[in-house]
Amino acid sequence: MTIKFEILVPTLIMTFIFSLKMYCGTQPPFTETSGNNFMQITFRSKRLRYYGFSCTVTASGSGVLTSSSTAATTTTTAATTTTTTAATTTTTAATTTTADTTTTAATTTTAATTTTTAATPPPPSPPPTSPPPPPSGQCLCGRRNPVVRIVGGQPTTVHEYPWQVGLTSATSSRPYCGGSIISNEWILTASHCVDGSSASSVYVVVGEHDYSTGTETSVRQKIQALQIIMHPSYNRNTLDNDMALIKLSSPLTFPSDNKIAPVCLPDASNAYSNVTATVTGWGTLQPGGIQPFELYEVDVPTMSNSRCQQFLGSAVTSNMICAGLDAGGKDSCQGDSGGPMVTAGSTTQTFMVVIGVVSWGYGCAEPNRPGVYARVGNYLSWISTNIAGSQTCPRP
Ligand code: 4AZ
Repeated sequence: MTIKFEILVPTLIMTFIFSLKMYCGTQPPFTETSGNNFMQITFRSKRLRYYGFSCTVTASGSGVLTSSSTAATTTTTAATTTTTTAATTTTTAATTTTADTTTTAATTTTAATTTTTAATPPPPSPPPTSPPPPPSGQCLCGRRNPVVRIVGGQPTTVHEYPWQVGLTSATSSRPYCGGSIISNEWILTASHCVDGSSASSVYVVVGEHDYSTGTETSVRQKIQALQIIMHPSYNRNTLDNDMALIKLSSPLTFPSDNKIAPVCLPDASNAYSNVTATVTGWGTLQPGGIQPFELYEVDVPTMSNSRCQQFLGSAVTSNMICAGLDAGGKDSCQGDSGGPMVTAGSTTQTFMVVIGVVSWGYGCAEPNRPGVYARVGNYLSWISTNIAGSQTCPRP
């Protein structure tokens, strides 16, 4: 059996390990041969801040293969997997749950079976109603500014989600991750967005909508980070506890027009299963696809962790919460990481609480592959201890 590797969209950091060999960067296609009908390939891509990689693996051989010299082709784009079944050969690819993307493709002559579970998503909640104005000189959390992808979503209106921030470098206006304002000095984001970064190299953009223009908002600010606190139990291999706090080098002032405002924290006792949640971000509209200039939103139903584990297995820990349609089509994607998943905070729905931080997934918007979010409700005391002394805003 011969395996041919073809790198279609190599990114800045990519490593192939094959037969104890390393394959790095942009190189022409190459082949590897095994003496039997089994070959396992593991490839890793540092996906943080980059779009990952696209790799085509073509298996060919003789003997067990009857009709074609090409038995199966697996194309993997960053965290996306495609499973192809040929007459006598099955190629499977599965992406692990690490901060880096690790994909294992095994080619054998055994057929594979895929089991899917059907379920009905909850009915969507109506959007929060128009919020009351805050008492003069005070601030309130979680008030979405009403209007009369992220995959499968739509652009937001300007300042609709006033807690949304983007993380950028000093020299770029393009957000590589998202985050949420939770007090006048602190941003909630994902640990994997800041892992390995010094605070001085991270910039937080608030009041942003379309990062290609400076004309649609007058309140945009780009603020250097002063301190990064990654959760002490963050595991970069499993993405357990994928939660971090960024302290701003200059505190925010929350304007009375609510164009910059914190999101509310969730209730500790609420699992937020089977609610309609909204995810926002400047992430790609397809895996490996283009990143929009405008902030996007998408509504996805949450589910219980046991149901999510039926789809994604034990990689889903109690510190995570999953959301997505069984049929796929709506999801967060690359670049949305660290950003908020919010839901209505009460039945009166005049404020929103951040129940998840965009963390990981098997690709984006694939059927039976919900997106996985760090479960904010599990970190309320860690958050309040660390942000103590800053200005928080009460619920309306
Ligand atoms: C990412 O690579 C990523 N579908 C974020 C979210 C999801 C997948 C990938 C969830 O940043």
